[in-house]
Amino acid sequence: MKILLTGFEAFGDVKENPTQVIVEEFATLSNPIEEVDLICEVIPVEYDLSGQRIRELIDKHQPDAVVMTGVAAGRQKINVEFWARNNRTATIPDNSGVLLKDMPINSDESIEHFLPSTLPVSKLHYALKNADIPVERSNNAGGYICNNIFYSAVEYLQQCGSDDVLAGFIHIPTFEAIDKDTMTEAYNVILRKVAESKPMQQLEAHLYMNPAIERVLQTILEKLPDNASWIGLFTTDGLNLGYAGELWEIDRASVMTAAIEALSQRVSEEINHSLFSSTVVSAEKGIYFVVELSELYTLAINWSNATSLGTPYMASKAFPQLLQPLRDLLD
Ligand code: PCA
Repeated sequence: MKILLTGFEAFGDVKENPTQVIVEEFATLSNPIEEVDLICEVIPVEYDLSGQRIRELIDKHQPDAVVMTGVAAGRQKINVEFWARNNRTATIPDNSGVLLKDMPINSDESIEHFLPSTLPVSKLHYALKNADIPVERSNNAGGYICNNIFYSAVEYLQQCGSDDVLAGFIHIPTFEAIDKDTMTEAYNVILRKVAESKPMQQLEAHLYMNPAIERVLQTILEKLPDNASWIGLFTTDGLNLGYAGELWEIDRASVMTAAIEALSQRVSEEINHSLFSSTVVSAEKGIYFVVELSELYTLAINWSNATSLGTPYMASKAFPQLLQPLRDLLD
């Protein structure tokens, strides 16, 4: 597998960019990651030039994955960025003196404002967490050069029809927040995880705006008993990744939108459709019907009359139907 790894030059108050330090160090190693042809590049901190450089590098190297990194000095943890935005807005100029406020990267209004990372973002998050490296998910890559290169790369790969090339962005803090050795280990973890990922299995990002997923969710919602109050997607350790609907009140449109969002952002190839298992969980605010989609993800549905004894029965009747569309999709 060929991975293009990028960092950035110094800019503004950042006199030494830790991403440049690490990327240059990786460049001196021969075969730092097993079975990976690693191409290391440091990118100028300029709006137009950064977009141009990443497109040129993709064309030249034809990588299987593009892992872009930059520093976010104000953050204390590694931030796995989930989305790029079509926006340029910053308080400081780029290294060529260009200062922008609320400008698009691509001024075509019909295009997507948000583009998802196509890296296995949830896996990266968990891999770093399991390695005891401070990490969090982020939905905001900022409006400066990092977001700019991230959006440019994902958009360019889409335009080229290279859906099987993974691309995404990771912000790192300074070496004061995470020391250099730990940060180097973090890069190792990230690169190994990316290398393990087979492009065609990267459902995660492609679920976004995926008509098949929309159909599945539509079916699920049609089959939901009328009084389902909300649907949510959780990690198995209880982290709420996305939900829709309010207790006692259901708004199907928002359920739909949020469920798509939750699924599109979080459900990855880790869903193992042969391993669905479900259970009824009694909790403070009702009784939830909970389905384990995989080791990492749990889908929960709460019924508005959840406290009534009929609920578990109703849920158990409904669930095989609800799951079938998901299974069909994944088969
Ligand atoms: N961080 C900046 C640009 C270059 C970098 O390393 C950013 O977060 O946009």
